[in-house]
Amino acid sequence: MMRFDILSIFPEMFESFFGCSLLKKARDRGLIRIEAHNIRDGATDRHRMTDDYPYGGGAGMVMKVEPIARVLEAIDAVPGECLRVLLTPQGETFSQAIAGELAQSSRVVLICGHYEGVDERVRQNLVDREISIGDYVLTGGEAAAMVVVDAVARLIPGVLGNEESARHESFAKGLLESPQYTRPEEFRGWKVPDVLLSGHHREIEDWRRRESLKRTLERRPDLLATAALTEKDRTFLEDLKKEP
Ligand code: 6GU
Repeated sequence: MMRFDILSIFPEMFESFFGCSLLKKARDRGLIRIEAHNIRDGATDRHRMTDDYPYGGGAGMVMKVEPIARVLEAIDAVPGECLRVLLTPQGETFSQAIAGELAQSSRVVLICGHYEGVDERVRQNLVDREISIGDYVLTGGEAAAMVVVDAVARLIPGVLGNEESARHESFAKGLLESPQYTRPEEFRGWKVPDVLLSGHHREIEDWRRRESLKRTLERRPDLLATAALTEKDRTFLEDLKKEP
């Protein structure tokens, strides 16, 4: 059982996201546990303030260190027993490789920062790692927490219906997926490629591999540098590059 704890000033945001689909199933089956905690519960002042004006002046508010520290203590998120992650645009960019690393931990604690900023002492003393989900700006780390939990949870054995799907798929193999089709064979004159209806498994496999390579070369040539390629793959790619 892997456990995720999320610290946020908007814990309600997570109810519907984690209450649906595969993640709900995984929770119901006891494969994962997800708890959202309100940072406000760690505030001690009369107004239960979670942010305050920046020392030295300037625009925007800064998230206070104490409420975060107190919630971490209340949930026993102690170093060594869990991985504490601050979600912030300043973190390292999230990737499938990082998802794999987090999936090795039995407990991941995600702290949702807000763009205006978090007191530097949170970074310095209360977290093990800082993660961003990409080069764009969100209003807060909540959507990022959903992305991270989703990507990590699906790597846990049993969470996906089909154990194979996680491995076989695009980023796991380092290539983009080949085109997929389902019924009907023809819709408004738009046909499914004949090879997929042929029943020749070897030919289908070869076609998929070639389509996958073609698509990766067109859309994400950067991925080819690290993908596991056979000699046959390389020859095919070289021929593709020669084409007009
Ligand atoms: Cl983790 N937080 C915010 N506020 N913006 C982001 C982000 C995180 N990752 C990308 N943009």
